[in-house]
Amino acid sequence: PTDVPRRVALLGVPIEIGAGLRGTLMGPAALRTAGIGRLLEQLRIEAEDHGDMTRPQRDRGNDPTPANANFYGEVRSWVGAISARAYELAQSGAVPLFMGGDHSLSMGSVNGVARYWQTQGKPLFVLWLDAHADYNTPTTTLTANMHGMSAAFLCGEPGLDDLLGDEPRVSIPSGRLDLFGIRSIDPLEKELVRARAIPVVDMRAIDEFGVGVLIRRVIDRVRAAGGVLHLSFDVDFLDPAVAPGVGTTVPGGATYREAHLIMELLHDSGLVRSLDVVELNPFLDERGRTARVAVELIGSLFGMQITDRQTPSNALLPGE
Ligand code: 5AB
Ligand code: MN
Ligand code: MN
Ligand code: MN
Repeated sequence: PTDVPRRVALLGVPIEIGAGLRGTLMGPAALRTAGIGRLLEQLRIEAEDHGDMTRPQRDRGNDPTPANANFYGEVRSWVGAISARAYELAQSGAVPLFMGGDHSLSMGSVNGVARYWQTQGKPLFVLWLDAHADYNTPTTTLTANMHGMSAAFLCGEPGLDDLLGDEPRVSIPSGRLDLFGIRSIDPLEKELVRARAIPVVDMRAIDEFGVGVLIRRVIDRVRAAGGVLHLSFDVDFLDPAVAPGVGTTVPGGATYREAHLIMELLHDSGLVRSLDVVELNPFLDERGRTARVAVELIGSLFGMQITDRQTPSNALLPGE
């Protein structure tokens, strides 16, 4: 589709304190080493690298911090700054690609792009590819790690109310978030996801129906609403055999080809206008494998094809 910008704005967000294990701060460097910029250029997409954000100073360090939210002050400084950058980059007309960093960064990136699309009168949908639901709040969490709270925060759940500082908060209506690929959810988190009626595709659904059918259903919903899509890609969505370089591996994840098919279908949809690639932990990786896989998947998202397809809708079988 011709209306997707052919310009990608890469921004490194080396945050790691949202996760329980250190090391995701090396994520942006590993994605660059694995050739993210070169691959995009090969696909004739202009890849402008905005470098890495620097760790923000804690601004209001004396504020009371909520219980059960580890490193709240630091995460808060990051998230406000990320949201402001996300707004700016979306406004520049490029497709912002946030290279994490742990998944708490999405509280800023998604908020910022959502704020931009609000000015354009377009509903923003969020596709959350993840082994986890990330739908905890300080009340439901078992770990207090904030990377497990990002989806809930974005849907307006209370408990981290001051997290964006001066940045206006946008909340994503629960029907515009799709949790896709989950296979690990905490007991109270599960109740909350059910209470809010968040659309969930768990691994069992993927086994039963296949990613092709299930992703098309997401795409059709976005298209029918005249919306655009933000992809939040947590690399632990992938099976640990494919992607060992993450701190929170869960067995039974997506295969290499399932993940590529998702990216190929998303490419053909022409709806993805921003994305996060998060939770890559190069300290735990095996010879760069996970970073390379993540970059290959981004290639498919931006149009890398096995054979050229004439029908971008991809709805037809070969020869039909
Ligand atoms: B990730 C857990 N539910 O809240 C929690 O990797 C895991 O961004 C969260 O999806 C995993 O700590 C967060 C046990
Ligand atoms: Mn995860
Ligand atoms: Mn996650
Ligand atoms: Mn993780």
